[in-house]
Amino acid sequence: MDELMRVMSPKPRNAETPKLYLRSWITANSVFFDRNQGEIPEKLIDLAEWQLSIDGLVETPLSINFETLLSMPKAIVANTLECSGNSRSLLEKKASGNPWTIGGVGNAVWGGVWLKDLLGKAGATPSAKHVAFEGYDKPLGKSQIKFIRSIPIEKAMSSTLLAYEMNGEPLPLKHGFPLRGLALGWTGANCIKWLNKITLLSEPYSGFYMDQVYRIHQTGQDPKTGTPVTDINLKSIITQPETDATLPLGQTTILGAAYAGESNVEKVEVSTDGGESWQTAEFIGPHEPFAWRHWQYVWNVLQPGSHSILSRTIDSNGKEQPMNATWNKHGYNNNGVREHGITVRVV
Ligand SMILES: Nc1nc2c(c(=O)[nH]1)N[C@H]1C(S)=C(S)[C@@H](COP(=O)(O)O)O[C@H]1N2
Ligand SMILES: [Mo]
Repeated sequence: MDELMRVMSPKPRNAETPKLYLRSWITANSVFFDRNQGEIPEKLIDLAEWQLSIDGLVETPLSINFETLLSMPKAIVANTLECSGNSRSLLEKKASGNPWTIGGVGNAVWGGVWLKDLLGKAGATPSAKHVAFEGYDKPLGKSQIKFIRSIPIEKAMSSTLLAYEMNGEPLPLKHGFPLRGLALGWTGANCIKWLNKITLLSEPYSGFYMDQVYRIHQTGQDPKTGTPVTDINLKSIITQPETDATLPLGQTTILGAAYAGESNVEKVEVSTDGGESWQTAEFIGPHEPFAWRHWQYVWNVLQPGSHSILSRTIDSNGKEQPMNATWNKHGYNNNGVREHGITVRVV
C-alpha cells in the first residue's frame, strides 16, 4: 500500500497526517495519525472471544461481551483527538519524543457507549476516584511495560465514550479495534486503544505511563511532581498554504483549524505581517462540542517578497492562545502562535 502518512517510526508505528488531509473537517480513517507505544495487534480479534472486564472498586464486577455492548444505547459524537506531543518539533528548544509537526491531530465522528452507562451497571463504590484503562496490545522493548493510564472518575462519568465506530466504520485495527476509550477533549494518551480492562481505583494508577511521562515537567525535575496531561490546549493551526510555499500576487486562501479541548473555539484571527495587524477569519464547516472548527481567510497580497503568516484563537471563556508555548521536557501541549507561524514567498 502506498504510504500517505509521514512515518516517524515504523515499529512502534508513529505517523502523522500530512497537512493536505487536515483541510477536511473529518479526518479519514485511512490518514488519521497513528501513535503507538506497543505493537499494533497483528489481526482483528475474534469478537466472539472478546470481553471487557470492569472491576476494582465496584459493587458488581462485570465482564461484558461485544453483543451486550451493541445492545446498549448508542451515542455518536464528534471529537478531535490530539497527541500530547503534537507540534513538539516546532519548539525552538528541542524536546524529547517523536518529532511531530502539526499532524498529530485528527477529527472523527465516533460511535459507542457512554462509560457512565457501563459504570452504572457495575456500580462505582464511594471510594472509587480514578478509572484505569488497559488494552490488549503487547508492549515493545525489554521493559515490557503495558500502556495503562487512569482518568479521574468525574471525567469518566461526565464525558468519556467507549468507541467501537470511527467515521461510520468499525473501529480500524490500528485505532483500537474493537473498542477504545475516548475522554472527550482530552489528549490521546487518555484514550486507550484495544480496551479490554477497566479498573476503578481510589487514586490515580501508578506506573511508568502515569508517573514518568505525560507530565509537564522541566529538565532536572522529578516527572512525578509535574502536572499530568489532561484536556487539549487551545490552539490554531494553518493547513494551507504549505510552509515556504511560493505564491502569486493577488488572492490566496489561507486555511486552518482551531481547537480547544473541552472548551469552545470562539474566534480566529490571522496576521499576514508577522503579528503587527490581525484580521478575523471566517469559520467554515460544522461546529460541534469537542471538535475543531475550520476557518479561512482570503488574503489579497499586493507586495512581493517574504511574508510571515500567523493565526491565533480565543475560546468562549475569553482565554487566548499564547504567543509562545511554555517549554517542558517532553514538549507537551505546544500551542504557541509563533511556533505555528509559516513563511511564504510571493512573486
Ligand atoms: N493501548 C494503547 N492505547 C493507546 C496508546 C498505546 O500505545 N496503546 N497510545 C496512546 C497515545 S499516546 C495516543 S496519542 C493515542 C493515539 O491514537 P491513534 O493512534 O488512534 O491516533 O492512543 C493512545 N492510546
Ligand atoms: Mo500521544
